[in-house]
Amino acid sequence: DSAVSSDVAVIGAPIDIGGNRRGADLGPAAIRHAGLEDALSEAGVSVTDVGDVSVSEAGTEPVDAIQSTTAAIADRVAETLQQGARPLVLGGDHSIAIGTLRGTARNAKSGVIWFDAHGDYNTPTTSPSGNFHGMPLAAAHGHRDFADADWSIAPSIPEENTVLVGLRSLDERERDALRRADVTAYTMADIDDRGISEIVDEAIDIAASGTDGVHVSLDLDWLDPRAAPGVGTPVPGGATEREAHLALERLAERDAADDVLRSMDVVEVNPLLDDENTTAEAATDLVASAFGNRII
Ligand code: Z70
Ligand code: MN
Ligand code: MN
Ligand code: MN
Repeated sequence: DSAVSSDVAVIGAPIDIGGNRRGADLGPAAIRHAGLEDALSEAGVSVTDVGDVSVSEAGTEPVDAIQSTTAAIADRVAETLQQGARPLVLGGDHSIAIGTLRGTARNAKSGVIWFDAHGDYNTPTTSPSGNFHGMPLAAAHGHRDFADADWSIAPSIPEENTVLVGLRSLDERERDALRRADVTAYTMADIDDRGISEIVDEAIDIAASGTDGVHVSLDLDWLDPRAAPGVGTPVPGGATEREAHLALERLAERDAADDVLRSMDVVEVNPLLDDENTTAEAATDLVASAFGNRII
C-alpha cells in the first residue's frame, strides 16, 4: 500500500462518530463512486488509491476511536509525503483532519486553509455538542484542553498561517477563542463583499508565508446546501457551486506557479442524506479543480 511515484495518494478515512449523524463513514465510497480517480487522471494527475485506514468504531468511546484512527491517518499522510506524493484524505467527518494535520506537520511547517461554514475551534471544555468534528482546528493549534490527548501538534501548524474561509456558524465560546487566536477568518459576508478570488489569493498568501506548503481542508458544508445537500450540519447561505470552483481553480493556479498545495482532505460527505450522490460529485469536481483540472 505505498504511493510509488504518484502525484496524489488517495487515503480513505471512513469514520462518522465525530459528528451527530451516521453515514459520513460512507463518504470515501461515495466519492470514489462519483469518479474521483478518473477526474484526477483527466486533470493530468497520476493517482494511487491506497485504500482506507482501518477504523474500529464499535465498542469503544468516540474519543478512543478518534484517537486511534487519526493516529493511523497521520502515519499514512506522513509516509505519503515522505514518498514525494501529496496525500488526499477522504472523510469521514471533520475529526479526521486531526490526523491529516498531524501527519502533514510531522516533519514540516504547514499552513492551513479551512473552507467551512463552521470554525471547528471548540475544545472538549467549550463544545456544546461534545462532537469532535467541531474541534480539529483547536487541536491542531495545541490547545491545552487537549493536553490529555495525543493530538496537540503546535507549533507546526502556526496560528498565523491558519485561515478560515466561509464562516457562518460559530458557538459562543468558540467565537471567543477564534477572536483570541492569531488566525485569519473570512466570513461569507467577506466573500460577498470582496469576491472569492481576492479572498482566496489573500488566504494563500497568509497560509503559505514562511511555511513548507499549505494543507487545504474542504468541508462540503462550506457550500450552500442547495449545491451540497448531503452533509450532517447544513447551514444556509453558503458558497455557490461557482464560487467554490473558482476558489479551488485559483488555488490550482497558484500551485502551478509556487507549489503551495501540499495536502488536502475533503470531509462531511454523507450519502445517506443525499438522494443522488450530488455532494460526492461536487466533492470530486472540486478536488479535480484543486489539483489542476482545466476547462481549456
Ligand atoms: C458545532 C459543534 C461542526 C462540522 C459541524 C458544529 C461543528 N460548532 N463541524 N459540522 N464540520 O458541535 O461544535
Ligand atoms: Mn459509523
Ligand atoms: Mn468542519
Ligand atoms: Mn462544517
